Amino acid sequence: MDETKKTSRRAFLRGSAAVAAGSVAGTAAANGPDPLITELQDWASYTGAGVDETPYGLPIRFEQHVVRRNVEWLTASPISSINFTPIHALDGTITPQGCAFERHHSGAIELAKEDYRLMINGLVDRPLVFTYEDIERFPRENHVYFCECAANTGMEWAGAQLNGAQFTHGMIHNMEYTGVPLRTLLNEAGLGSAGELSDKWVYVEGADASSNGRSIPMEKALDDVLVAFKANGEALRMEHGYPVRLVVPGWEGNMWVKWLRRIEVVDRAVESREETSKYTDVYEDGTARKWTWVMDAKSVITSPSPQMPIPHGAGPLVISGLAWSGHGKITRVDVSKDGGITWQTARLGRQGEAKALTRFYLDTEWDGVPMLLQSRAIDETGYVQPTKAQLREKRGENAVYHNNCIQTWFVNAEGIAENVEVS
Ligand SMILES: Nc1nc2c(c(=O)[nH]1)N[C@H]1C(S)=C(S)[C@@H](COP(=O)(O)O)O[C@H]1N2
Ligand SMILES: [Mo]
Repeated sequence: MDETKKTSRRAFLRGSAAVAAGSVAGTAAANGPDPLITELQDWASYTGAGVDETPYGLPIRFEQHVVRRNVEWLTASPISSINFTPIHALDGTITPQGCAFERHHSGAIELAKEDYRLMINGLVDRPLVFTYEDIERFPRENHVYFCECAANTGMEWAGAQLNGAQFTHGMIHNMEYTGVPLRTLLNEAGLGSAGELSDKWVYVEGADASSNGRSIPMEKALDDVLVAFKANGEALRMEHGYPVRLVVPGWEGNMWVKWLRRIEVVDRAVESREETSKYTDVYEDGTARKWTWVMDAKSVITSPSPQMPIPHGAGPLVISGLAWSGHGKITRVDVSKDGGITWQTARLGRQGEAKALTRFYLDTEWDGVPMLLQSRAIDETGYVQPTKAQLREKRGENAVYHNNCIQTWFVNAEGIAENVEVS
């Protein structure tokens, strides 16, 4: 036996010993000669696709299942509907535009840059109309923010319902936006004649048939709101409001007006449909909870989860998920394997911006015993993500929006996960 063979045999033995001890090293090598390594493969016997085969690249066909999906029975028509980001299959924090959830009240519209106009009117010194080119001439900024529909997890109030993180928590996306601060455009129109600003509002609306109008307090409008025209470096997709949308960091998705056409400075909230009959919650006594703008701290384990079973049995297991807070940064995420009795602190991925998604990991050993997996986010204000029971105690059973309760996945001995309720 020559020297190289001896070393490779020693390496092989080390590999199998490691497998027995529960390490992941050498899983494939331990099974003997592997034709994928020893045989000449197809893909090495011919030349591959030339450049320009797909001028705008798409995911390889093996990843075709990683797409937005809707739940048909939720809405009467896809024109006024929602689909869900495949958060179970993504990692890191940035959502590719092509699989970022869509929510339309009257369908996505095709609006060309040449036809785009943005009006600022109302209590301003000089009403203005901007073209798309005008907006590109103001100093711009880049920020990563999550956008979460207030209805995210809304179907889970009464009990565990949808079987997958994509469906329970997928009304969210997280992108890097390029845009002009709304403050800059308001100052261009002049706020001098508006007088005292603390009690003023801006009413923002879209160019689509629904117009999706919302009132935003002036304090927020002058803070971190962006008039955005790029996401993840490229033009917004039609479904996300091309050519210009509003980005309202940390606040409910409904306020992120797409195809933004008008900003009116007003001295009182407009009380539009989207902030009265919709996006409010009725308590048991008939009173309504309204102006619930901020998305409170929330988290979910994306893997393992119902669409992401554990494929490998006992041994090293990466538990991974997402956490976010409309109040700022995520400071800690805890993970429980026993339905909230004991908790372990997860490792946070690269800390991004406030009001953006944070990735967390628990690098653990699975003993093959069933688990009740939960995650619990804590943000920089000290707020702790509540249990479903705590949330119901405050809001009752009628609620639809702003369900940020702790989610539970039951993982059986085969590694199959299921949506269950532990409240
Ligand atoms: N003009 C307009 N803006 C809109 C909507 C709409 O239907 N029309 N839907 C709102 C809702 S309810 C949400 S949750 C977000 C969703 O943004 P997205 O489709 O880019 O995910 O857009 C908001 N902005
Ligand atoms: Mo929404």
